[in-house]
Amino acid sequence: HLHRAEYDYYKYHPMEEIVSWMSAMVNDYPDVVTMMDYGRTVENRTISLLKVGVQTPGKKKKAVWMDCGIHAREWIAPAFCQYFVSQILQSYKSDSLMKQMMENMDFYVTPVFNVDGYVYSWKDNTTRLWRKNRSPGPAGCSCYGTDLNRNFDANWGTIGVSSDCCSNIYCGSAPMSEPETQFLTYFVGSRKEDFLCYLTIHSYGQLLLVPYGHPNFTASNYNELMEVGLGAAQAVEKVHGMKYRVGSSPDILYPNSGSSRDWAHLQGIPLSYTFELRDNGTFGFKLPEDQIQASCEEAYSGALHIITYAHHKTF
Ligand code: PAY
Ligand code: ZN
Repeated sequence: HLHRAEYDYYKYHPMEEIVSWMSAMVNDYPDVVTMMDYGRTVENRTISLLKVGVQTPGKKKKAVWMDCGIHAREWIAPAFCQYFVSQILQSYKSDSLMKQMMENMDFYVTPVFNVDGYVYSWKDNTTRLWRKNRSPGPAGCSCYGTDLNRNFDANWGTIGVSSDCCSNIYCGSAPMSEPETQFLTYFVGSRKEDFLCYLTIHSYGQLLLVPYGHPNFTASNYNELMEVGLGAAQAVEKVHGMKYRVGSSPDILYPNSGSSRDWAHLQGIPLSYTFELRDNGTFGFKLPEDQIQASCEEAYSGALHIITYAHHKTF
């Protein structure tokens, strides 16, 4: 089978290769990595995650959530999730803080959440910029796809959405109308007390977004979210000098509703963030492969800042 040393983290990979990579990680690190299938897509593909953590029998652990690829065309996001897993696995043996974090917390990482959309975006040049999932539209509409980042049960359907099923920001027929959204809601919702952070990875724009997407709501821990977020942006900048802006979507991007980040924060997960990785629009979703490494290195540093803060606060 495929071994970690043979995997090229600095290329984009089609879905089958990412699935083999997941199995390879389980094979290579059987004591710390398990793979869980937690859902099925509209087209009946499996949604899988890697749970990474040191097994500590009898001890109740906390957890960190990371998902990549809610939007199909944002290929740098799945690349980042894979890089993230490889880095924490490489460092925990020698880095005592990472070792402690892996003893106290499990990392639940979904490399590709919108599996159908991702597969479709790999089909050919005409589908490369697909964003949504692949559910057939409601009766009378011939378009496909719901925007999964508008479909969560968080002020659903109120702002920054469309009810036109042909729109890229179609929010679906109801909150959680999509199986993908339902599975994430069940999986995270049933363990919500465990999760210290919820990190959802998108591109592009070089932003770190805090709840909420709706301008009428402010997170109760907004100051903490901003302070930690600004620290993360500093950590990002230190790596390759890249600037990330930090703020709520209405303040620095555009208002919206039904995002997974807002839903997670409403569940009581305090440190919920959306990463918008490189770039600022020069290449946009088609970020060249020669920028994968630098994008991942800097975002890793930013994500670790948040995770380390969460760990330090609790343990
Ligand atoms: O507040 O979480 C939010 C919104 C985040 C993203 C969204 O769902 O609209 C922002 C966009 C994304 O990554 O999907 C940004 C990209 C560039 C887009 O498609 O507009
Ligand atoms: Zn996105």
